[in-house]
Amino acid sequence: MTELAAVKAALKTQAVETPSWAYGNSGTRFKVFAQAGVPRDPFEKLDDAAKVHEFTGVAPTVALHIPWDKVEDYAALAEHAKARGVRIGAINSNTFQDDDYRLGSICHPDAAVRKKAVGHLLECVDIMDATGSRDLKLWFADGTNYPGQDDVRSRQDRLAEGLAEVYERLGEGQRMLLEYKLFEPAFYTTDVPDWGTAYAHCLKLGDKAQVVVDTGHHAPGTNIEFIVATLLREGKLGGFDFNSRFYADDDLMVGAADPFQLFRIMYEVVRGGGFTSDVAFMLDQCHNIEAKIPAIIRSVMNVQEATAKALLVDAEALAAAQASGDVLGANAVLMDAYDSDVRPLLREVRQEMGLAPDPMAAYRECGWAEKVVAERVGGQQAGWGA
Ligand code: AOS
Ligand code: ZN
Ligand code: ZN
Repeated sequence: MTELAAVKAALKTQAVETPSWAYGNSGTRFKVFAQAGVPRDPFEKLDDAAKVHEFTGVAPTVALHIPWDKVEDYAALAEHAKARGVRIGAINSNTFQDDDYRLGSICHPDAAVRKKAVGHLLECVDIMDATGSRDLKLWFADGTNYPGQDDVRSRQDRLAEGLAEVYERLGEGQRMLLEYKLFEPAFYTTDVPDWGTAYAHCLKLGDKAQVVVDTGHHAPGTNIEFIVATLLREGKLGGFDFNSRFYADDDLMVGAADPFQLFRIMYEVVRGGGFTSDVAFMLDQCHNIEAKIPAIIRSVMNVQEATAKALLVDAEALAAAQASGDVLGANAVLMDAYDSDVRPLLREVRQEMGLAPDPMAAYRECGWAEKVVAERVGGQQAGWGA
């Protein structure tokens, strides 16, 4: 295989998971702007996600958020996905929207609340059994707002205990992905604030516990690709929640704020063998003011473009420049790949996959947007706290 053929082959195997909540209405604490034609239930979210996959060819799975996507029959939901040509991906737990969780969920000082939170996580694993999902994605809003509010060490003990109980319940081939976030909604301490804390818990739990890197969950200026390289090296990178941030957890389209950062991350993924391993490439975004399906198609394309550039890095030339201490040469090799226009290559890849070369135009022309606006009245809100 020529090198270009290998790059194309790799791009055809790419899989970006889209989140069910990105198809629903969302907003900020100030306002949720309702859009016409948004899904009214989880089945319709899957219908929309299927359109994203139909036109990009690389978005075969859809993440659910429980209870936002609560249905009577999860096996039927999985069947519905299958009939539309997609599958259900990660199950995201939600231990942040009940009144009981004012002081936390699995780190809460009251054992009764911790029991309720763990119960919800176990229910999520039951749902995984019904949908055939591999991953349970855990993000905890737990933390404190004021120094002295609760005992930081005891909260870590409670966290470890709750996670262990859920870990034990995981079946063969199932994983627990632990997501960290610097702050928000807690403003003083967060119980899983950084990759180090997530890593320490996952290490103790075992092989089925892995860390999730949400690109919007770091302090400004954090070198995320270094974290990616480190986690991959330790065999502990479970996946990504991709999105863009200008300020905090903005949940804007991935690759919109800083495409160079996305390229650097994808380069470390490729370099560390993460592209061909079990790393889950998920989007965690909200489209508050822009049209949702086109925004998700654009996001998938942004990930594809960054990946194509990362795959185009001349590894041999880079290694030679690095070994000889050629600082500028090494940097130039990386920048050459980043500066390439990979759009013609991706158009070719899509055509070889039997797809239209321009997914945005193909979606625009297919009439789906007009159809759902006419048929769906009273679309669902994505949920709070995305
Ligand atoms: C929250 O900030 C996290 O990014 C989680 O992944 C969360 O479950 C998701 O964004 C939906 O709220
Ligand atoms: Zn996230
Ligand atoms: Zn987030």
